[in-house]
Amino acid sequence: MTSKLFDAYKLGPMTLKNRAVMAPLTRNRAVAGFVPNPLAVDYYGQRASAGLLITEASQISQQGQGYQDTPGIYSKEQVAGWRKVTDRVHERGGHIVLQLWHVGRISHTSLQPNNGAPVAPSAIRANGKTFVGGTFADVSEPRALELNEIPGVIDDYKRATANALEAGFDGVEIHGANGYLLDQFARDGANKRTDAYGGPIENRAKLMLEVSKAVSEVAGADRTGIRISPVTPANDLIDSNPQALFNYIVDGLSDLKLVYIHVVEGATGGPRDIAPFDYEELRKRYSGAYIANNGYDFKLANQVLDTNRADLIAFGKLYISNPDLVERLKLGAPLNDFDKTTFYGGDAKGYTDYPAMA
Ligand code: 8OZ
Repeated sequence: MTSKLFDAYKLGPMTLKNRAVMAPLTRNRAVAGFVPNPLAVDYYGQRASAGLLITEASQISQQGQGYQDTPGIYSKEQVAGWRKVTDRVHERGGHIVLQLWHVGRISHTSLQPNNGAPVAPSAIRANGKTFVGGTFADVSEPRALELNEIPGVIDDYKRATANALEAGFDGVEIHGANGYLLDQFARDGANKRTDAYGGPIENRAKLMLEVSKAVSEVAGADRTGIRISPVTPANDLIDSNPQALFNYIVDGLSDLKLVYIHVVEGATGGPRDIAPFDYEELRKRYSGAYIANNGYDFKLANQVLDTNRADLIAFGKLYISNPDLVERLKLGAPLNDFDKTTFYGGDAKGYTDYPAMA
């Protein structure tokens, strides 16, 4: 079947084989030291026919971790583990970027340095759970980051970016979505600060834009993307005026010449029409590529590509169960169903054992 999805696309210095992107997917299978599981080499390698792979969210520091067994990108051992992943994907002609993650208040003291409180823009606990110690637990009460701690967080992003390049990644994606640290600063449901990082939109957007600038100075703007989710209620976050906020943020990202914005349209993993929001306005304002995500199937992907509302389409759950998603869509072949019980944690089952077509 012909479709724009199968056309090559030039993304910064990379020529992607097609416009299908594997969305970042948390799988909670890291081994000791938060090193990627050796199985991740097969897992990502099996999916290398996507135009672009985005890794699961990977914490930039111990402070940035919020769930058990997620991989990091702050130690030598983690870099060595990731190197095996990027080598395999590159051997198979794929491209892969690492998603840089700081969870902010969505964490638990048991994961934090010295069992301290998670950090946040303000000391407001999210009404939500995280997965720790083999079970779901309420997130811990956070403490507000001091103004003089913010440069240290930005430094953590820079070091993590340098590590990602050392691990052989083609670039990085900043996780600015889903109610984690940068989104907590941006949206006013979690940010009640009265300093330069709180109050008006320009102040709340400041950390996301400063991190974007710092990361792009290390990786190059043409190898730096960002994920945003303007209206998702994920992780108990809301904003009083998301359109104005994200119009402003996207203007700033456009000025920084980041290579793409990756937009979760609607409620992450849920309904696309949860709240009114004009995504085409973001597309219009943005100078770089637009990756559309959330609930896309082949039909919706084609509609959006044909009407030029996106450059690339990110598929999440479909990529969990279909390593050869692109080949299957090309042939109109049936797709494997996914098994939710093996999304988070575990072994090869539901991870590397989904079959490709014969
Ligand atoms: C599912 C479970 C835990 C974390 C996100 C990184 O929503 C995540 C995540 C997803 O962005």
